Amino acid sequence: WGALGHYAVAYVATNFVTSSTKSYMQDLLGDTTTDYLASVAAWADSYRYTSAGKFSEPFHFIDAHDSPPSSCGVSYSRDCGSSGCIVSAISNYTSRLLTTSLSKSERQIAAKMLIHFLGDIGQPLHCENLDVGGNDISVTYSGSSTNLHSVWDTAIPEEIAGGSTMSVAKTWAADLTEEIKSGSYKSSAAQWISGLSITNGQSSALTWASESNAQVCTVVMPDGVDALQSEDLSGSYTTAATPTVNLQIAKQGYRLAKWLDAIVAAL
Ligand code: DCM
Ligand code: DCM
Ligand code: DCM
Ligand code: ZN
Ligand code: ZN
Repeated sequence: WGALGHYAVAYVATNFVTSSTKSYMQDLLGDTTTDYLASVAAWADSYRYTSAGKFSEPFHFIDAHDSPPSSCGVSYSRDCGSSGCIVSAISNYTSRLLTTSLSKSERQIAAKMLIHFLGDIGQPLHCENLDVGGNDISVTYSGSSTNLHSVWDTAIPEEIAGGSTMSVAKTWAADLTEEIKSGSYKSSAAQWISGLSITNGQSSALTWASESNAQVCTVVMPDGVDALQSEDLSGSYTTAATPTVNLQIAKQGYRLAKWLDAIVAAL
């Protein structure tokens, strides 16, 4: 996701964490405002473009070598490369946040990475190899040339939320929070977090990646790549994608809250 999607995931999580998690994370992150998660949610995307942070570039995705739209699926052994992927990164940084012998600055980095990667793993094209996760699929959005990955990272979320700022994300997250507490997601929320295990981060993250990847076949390119290039994606394509984007942001925000709660409870 672009920054807006990461802020929204973080604000949804902020609305569900326990008071112990809130206190622990505010101290770790050195931020006692209500924006303590959202303010660091996009940090990993600036870090990966620095020379010191280049190693973390593959941690933002897993390249599922499947064949959408006819066949979707993620395999850890096949798809998580030797330099790591989002699934191994979630497992590693979860272990590091649980390791109290690490310095506070190392645990702060681990927290910032987790806040970011639990968001990215919900973006279907971050769990797909085809055309570099859609980066090499040229499309048109509102009359401008762009690529399919960017449409999912940024254009559709900004269209749904009505802007790109942290304030817009907070309002979007409030709507999604209400859907989780008493609306259309109420009956599914318990299932979203079933089997969640911070001691087996790889297993939980692979489940999340598989769900996300399945949307590539059903929603991102149900009629293949060529069909995406025959229309401007700002119209009926965005209308069809909107429930999936809302679901993926809400779900990963809720999972992030429970993930951080489980870590803090285990410390
Ligand atoms: N960030 C942002 N917009 C804000 C606040 C933060 O884009 N209003 C992003 C920029 C960095 C990360 O969050 O990637 C951390 O920001 P900072 O270095 O300002 O703490
Ligand atoms: N590192 C990490 N995960 C590990 C080991 C190290 O993210 N399992 C990070 C911590 C440091 C950097 O890599 O930022 C170098 O660590 P070290 O000096 O411990 O090799
Ligand atoms: N990306 C991805 N899968 C890849 C390569 C990149 O999901 N195999 C993501 C990471 C960024 C976006 O695509 O969100 C653009 O990547 P870059 O800036 O490396 O071109
Ligand atoms: Zn992306
Ligand atoms: Zn990212």
